[in-house]
Amino acid sequence: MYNINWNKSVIENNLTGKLIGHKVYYFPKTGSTNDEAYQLGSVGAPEGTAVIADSQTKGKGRLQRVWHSPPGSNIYTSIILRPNCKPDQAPQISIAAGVAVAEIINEYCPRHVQLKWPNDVLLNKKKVCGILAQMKTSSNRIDFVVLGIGINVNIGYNQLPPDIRTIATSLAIETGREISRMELIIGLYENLAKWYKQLMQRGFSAIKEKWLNLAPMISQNVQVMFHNEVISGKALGLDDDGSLIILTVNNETVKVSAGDATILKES
Ligand code: BT5
Repeated sequence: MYNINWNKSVIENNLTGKLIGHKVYYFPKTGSTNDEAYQLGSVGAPEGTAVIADSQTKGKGRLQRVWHSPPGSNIYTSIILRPNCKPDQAPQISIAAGVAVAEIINEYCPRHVQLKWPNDVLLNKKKVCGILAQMKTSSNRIDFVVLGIGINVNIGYNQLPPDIRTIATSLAIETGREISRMELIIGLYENLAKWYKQLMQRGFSAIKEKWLNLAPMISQNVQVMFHNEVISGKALGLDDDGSLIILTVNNETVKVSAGDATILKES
């Protein structure tokens, strides 16, 4: 499939003076871009520093899961942010990132993009992007956030591992054409900066509204699994801390902050 080499100077030159991607660390192969960015964050790398890898050998999902990260086709990037907010507001950053990714993917494949709580981006109901945010805190302040984003760009159906073929997809699979990873990542960084500024300067409400518009699970009966615990009920909305608000069958309103959500029956 389409295989362009990353060129970090092209990316940096396009993003000079911008908030995200003004400085890029590129690895042809690494364990996890989140781990690389965490190291860089710990030694003071400034906000907006980005790590990009062509492939990852230990790509991480949430809850110790694996992110399939073969070379030559996809985006694996992690960005260092230093938000001026409390640690309990950090999930808002991941939600904002989901909105930013969905918006840019919509430019390539209009009207087929959805968000699945907390921040999977789906194309034609299959996962095209996963987001993993990690943070370092000290004395109830955020030192930095690492925002890790994996987007399936040009990977073909047969290159997906068989166990995720029914749930995963790529931009190339859905559009039938090859996409420039470089063009996409430049647009992605600009869009992330736009929504991050919106969050920092104007708060969460516009992000939440956009998220709700893109999330088909709202008003539906859902099930959220976290480890061995299952909560089911009607998804009512998104709380300001990024949790999903659920009305259970016992008429209790509960907030779920982590887990895997599925729609039980679309009505
Ligand atoms: C996520 O976890 O969706 C977060 C993935 C974040 C990946 C990026 S890549 C750059 C940065 N560096 C890292 O090391 N990580 C971040 P979760 O919601 O737990 O979903 C993981 C599940 O998604 C797996 O258990 C599979 O079912 C599925 N999966 C794995 N690889 C996939 C892929 N390439 N495309 C779609 N689905 C995948």
